[in-house]
This record gives sequence, C-alpha cells and structure tokens, in this order.
Amino acid sequence: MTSTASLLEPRARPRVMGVVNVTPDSFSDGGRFTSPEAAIAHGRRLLADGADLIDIGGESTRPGATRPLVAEELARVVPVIEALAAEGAVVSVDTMRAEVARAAIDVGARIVNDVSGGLADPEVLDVVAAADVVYVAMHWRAHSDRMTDFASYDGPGGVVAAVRDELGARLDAVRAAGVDERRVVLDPGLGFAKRGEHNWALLASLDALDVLGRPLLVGASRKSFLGTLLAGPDGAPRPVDEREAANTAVTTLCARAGVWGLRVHDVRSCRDALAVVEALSREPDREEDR
Ligand code: PMM
Repeated sequence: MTSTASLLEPRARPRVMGVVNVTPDSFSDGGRFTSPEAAIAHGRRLLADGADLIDIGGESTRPGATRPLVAEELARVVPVIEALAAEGAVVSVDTMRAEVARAAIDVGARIVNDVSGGLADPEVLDVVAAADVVYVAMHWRAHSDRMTDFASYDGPGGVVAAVRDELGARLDAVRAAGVDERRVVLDPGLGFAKRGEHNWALLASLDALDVLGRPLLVGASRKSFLGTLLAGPDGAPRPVDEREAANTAVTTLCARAGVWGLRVHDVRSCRDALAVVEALSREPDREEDR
C-alpha cells in the first residue's frame, strides 16, 4: 500500500483526484451517483481513466445548498469508500465532519479533504491527528447557504493576500491540534465565497501561496466561473458539462505552476492535458518524438 509520506512526495505531474459526489444536488454531477452501486461503478471508471486518487463526498457544497444529516452523509459515503479502498484505490473523503472523517478512515480512506479547513468542525483536526492520513485544508469562510455574503476581499493585497493569510491561520490551527504539517495539503478553494474575479486572481497567483510551504490542490472543474467565462451571446452561462476544454486549460496552467493535485470530474481529459505538459517538459529534440 502507498504510504502516507509517498502520497506527498514530489512527482513529475500533479496527482489527478477524480470526483465522486454521492449527492442528490451537487451542481456538477448531482443526482447521477446517488446509489452506492452507481457511485462505486463511477469510481472504478475514473480509476480506469487514470485517476490517482478518488474523492468521495456526501454533502453538496453548491452555493445555497443546505446540509444533510450526519446519518445521511455517512450512509452515502461509507459503503463507497469501503468498496473502492478494498480494491486498492487511494480514497479521499470530502467531508467537514469529524464523525464522517473517522468512519471513512475506519473503512480505508487515506485522505481527509475538508473544504472548511477545520473551521466547520474543529474536531476533524483531532481525528486527523490520531490517524495516518493526508489532510487537505481548503480556504473557506462560511457554509454554502451563506457563503456569497462573505465574498469580499477589500484588504491590502486583495483576495490573494487574504487567502494566503487565512490558509496560514488554518495551518497554525492544524499544527496546534497535533497534526504533522508534512501531511497537509492546502487548497485555495475556488468558488467558495469567491466571485469570478477572485477565482481568476487566485489562479493567476498560485505562487503567492508558496510561502506557506505546503503542496497545493486546485479544483476548478465545472465551476461556475468557467461557465460565466464561456457564456453565450445571450449571457447564459455555458452548461456544466460543456466546460471541459476550459478546465483543460486550467489543468495545463496548474501543472506548469507545479501543483500537487487537481480535483476533476473528467479524469481522461485531465490526464491527456498532463501528458502534453509532460511531453513538453522532457528533453526536447528527441528523434522518436518528431
Ligand atoms: N470543490 C468542491 C467540493 N470539494 N474540495 C477541494 N479540496 N477543493 C475544491 O475546489 C472542492 C472540493 C465543489 O465542487 P463539486 O460540487 O464539483 O464537487
């Protein structure tokens, strides 16, 4: 089995984290994989397409979404994590709840992906401290039903400085809870309490987060700022499942920026884009590549 340390080791290309949302209402793929069987089958497809990691979530974080009960979230994710982990997949649980993180680790999750970075339920950090797992701490300000109220970044340095400082504070909290920071990955949280211009500013300045000294995960796939960018002449955003080419461009930029991971729905096109970046990074002018 891959060790936790090896999951964090530098690699020639970003790890590809395939998304399985076991929710009725996620904006990107909500309602498609609500039964454990459908979700497991989807996870297997993503692995066959070349996913390095599978991220399984049972709570929609779509703007305006209300939260499921803990029991509902557990029932959605635990059987899927258990099945895919048993088949050897490196599984991540996308949860903000300590109880769900603990249950997920008990059935084989290796990564706790907490979109609140420990703010929603600080006990998540105790669960992570007690286990040998990777912790993804994302930039977050409020639950989805209120997050648009918090999308203002008027301080010096704007959104980039705010996300850097707020992620730095989360890293302090993670350390204070006894988690070895070498197990931590940070995420700028595209689309979470952020308007379009905030997401673009963050993507343009990922290197500003280097001072935090931790690898980065980026999730742009299918998000509404891409839909807005690609809006038709009538102003209607491009539909969710027609934003892939734009995400491929983001993939390329992030790979060049040296991120640790990319959280995506279409693993195959992400791997294709990464293959191009890798080919370009190899020694140029090789006879067989002509
Ligand atoms: N985005 C979503 C859910 N979980 N986790 C991390 N670490 N980063 C993200 O950007 C992120 C996430 C929302 O997107 P979805 O509804 O397509 O899953």
